[in-house]
Amino acid sequence: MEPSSPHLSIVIPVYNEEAIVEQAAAELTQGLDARGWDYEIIFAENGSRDRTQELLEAMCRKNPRLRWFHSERPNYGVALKAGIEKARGDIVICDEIDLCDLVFYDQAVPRLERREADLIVGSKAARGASDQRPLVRRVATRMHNGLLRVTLGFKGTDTHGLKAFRRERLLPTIHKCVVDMDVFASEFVVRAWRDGLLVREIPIQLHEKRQPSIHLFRRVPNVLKNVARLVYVIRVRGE
Ligand SMILES: Nc1nc2c(ncn2[C@@H]2O[C@H](COP(=O)(O)OP(=O)(O)O)[C@@H](O)[C@H]2O)c(=O)[nH]1
Ligand SMILES: [Mg+2]
Repeated sequence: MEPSSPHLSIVIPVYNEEAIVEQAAAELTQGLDARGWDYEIIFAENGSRDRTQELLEAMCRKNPRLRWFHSERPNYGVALKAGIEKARGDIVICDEIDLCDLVFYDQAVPRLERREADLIVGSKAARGASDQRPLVRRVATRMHNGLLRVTLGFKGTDTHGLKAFRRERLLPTIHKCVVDMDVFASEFVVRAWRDGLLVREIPIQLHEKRQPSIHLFRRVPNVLKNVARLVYVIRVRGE
């Protein structure tokens, strides 16, 4: 590893977030600085049509701990995967700009440092979690996870959102992943379980800073298509 590598890399996909990106990043860096942590934040942006790119550029110019990169087409999975591949820290945290949940960091980082887990998932659906989203989105989370359990032998309660892991332990899993968009996050977590890595869940208290940017029902066809592809690749071809 390069001598200048930070201990912690935070990867945040962003898409059309001009309304909250500066404020959310400022609060996050303040919280991280207050903890005295050695960190970098990587903003993985693609497809934005608003002022997000301009704002990221200005933020990163002012603060050397921040980096960002861009590609043309909006794609959450492509952004997150590329961000993880660029991360240099021993520990990587995947966050979302509408969450930036330092309570999860405080719980997950020491456990990874003590090597009690390879991957820790912040679960909205585990016992003890609280999820304030509208009923339809909570039901969608349950249905998605049920689908992953039935089709791919998934053993946990959530795959989207907050995750923290030991980079070296998870890199081989990342390199195996084949799907993009929303289902990349599920593939990553499902493969970690299947690879026999030590996966743990922490129940989270979910407070979103705004409503989700993409309408739930518009995501469904793509999710089904990508889950079907995963079933084929993992179950049929055994990859
Ligand atoms: N790079 C990138 N980020 C995205 C895309 N869609 C959503 N995001 C980011 O992913 C995170 C979660 O998005 P959100 O709209 O809150 O969806 P939720 O996960 O259902 O709550 C936020 O940081 C978004 O900016 C995308 O197409 N590309
Ligand atoms: Mg959200």
